[in-house]
Amino acid sequence: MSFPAMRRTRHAGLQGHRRSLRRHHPDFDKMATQGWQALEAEGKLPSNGWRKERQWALDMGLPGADTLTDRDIPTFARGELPHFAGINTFMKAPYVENVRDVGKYDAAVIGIPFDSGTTYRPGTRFGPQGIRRISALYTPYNYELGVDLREQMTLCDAGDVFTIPANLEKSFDQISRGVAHVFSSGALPIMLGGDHSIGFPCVRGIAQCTDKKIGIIHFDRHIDIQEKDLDERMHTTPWYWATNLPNVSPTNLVQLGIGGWQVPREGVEVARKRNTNVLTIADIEKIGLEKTAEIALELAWKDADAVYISFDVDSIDCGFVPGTGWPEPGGFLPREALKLLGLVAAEGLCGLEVVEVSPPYDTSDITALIGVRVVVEALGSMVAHGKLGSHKHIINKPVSY
Ligand SMILES: [Mn+2]
Repeated sequence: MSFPAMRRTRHAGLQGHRRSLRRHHPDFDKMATQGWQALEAEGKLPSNGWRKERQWALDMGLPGADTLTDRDIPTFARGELPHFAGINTFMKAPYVENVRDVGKYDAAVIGIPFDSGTTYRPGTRFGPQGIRRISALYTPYNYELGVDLREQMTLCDAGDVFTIPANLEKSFDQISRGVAHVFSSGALPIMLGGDHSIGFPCVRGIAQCTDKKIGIIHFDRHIDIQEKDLDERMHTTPWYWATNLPNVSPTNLVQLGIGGWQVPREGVEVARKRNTNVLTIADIEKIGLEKTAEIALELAWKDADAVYISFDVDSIDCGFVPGTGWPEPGGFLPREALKLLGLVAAEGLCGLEVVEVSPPYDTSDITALIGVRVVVEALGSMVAHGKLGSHKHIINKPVSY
């Protein structure tokens, strides 16, 4: 074969391949793809909130230098832009200095910098700061959901609860008081932990403001329901105490992702005796994420009036969450956990916590990043399904301090 002939042959092959690409693939209907539908959905979103924020940034931060063509850029960074600048509240949401104003918002982020319940690695007292810092790289818009949180809801950052590092019980009382205050105001409380011991005082804070019943959906590798650990109510114990509350039944506790070699038998015994609902990663893999969500919702909401979500970042395989207190391989992939979370949040929540982000052990902020995603996925799902604010009807015993 001569060289020119070989060239002709290869050329002919390429031509044929190109021609086949021009035909529609029988399985490809562009209009039916999420990719296309998301492009269309964005066009229907308002942008009034964005325009307002940019004007506010100019008013607060002085108009920019004369050499800038974009006249929306202020001299001092205010609001979302640029993502590398500014004082980082969660997603740069307004900081509510006076917590009595928290009820003016649909949802409020509460930092709970507390790691005295840790039984292995500490560091989650820096969780709220780590999550807030990396939250700055997000926009409030989500492509697939077609939601823009800035346009469709109001969010504030209420700052941190003043915890007492040397004392679990005093810290629990502070946490319950803070959460009860925010919940009573009507704003949805979103807690950034902190180790998982905060699960009990967070749920207690909500449960004391209502005589309605609360279910819990719990993402974790660990069962976290033994009575005590190291003689105290450590981060291995929150659901023992939460399901002792009169309006929080263990039969409405759904525990997703539990398994591996770090599940204490004391906890397993309690879960068995109290008849909680445990689904392992293998169970979830077998039945699929959609079915799992249906089952979790059915169990958590059975004869209950509201549902609380507790998301331990260690429910995700430790390769994705190095910055956590008790890393364990074999958990969810991030995309599985986030999808499942979105599905179970779609019915509405009375509170959300994300726990066990430990920045001193984190790498490139990736664990803190998961923490941010947990919050925005849950909010995005509630907004998309019109369920944000659905918790308000259960507030019939509001606290006032
Ligand atoms: Mn855990």
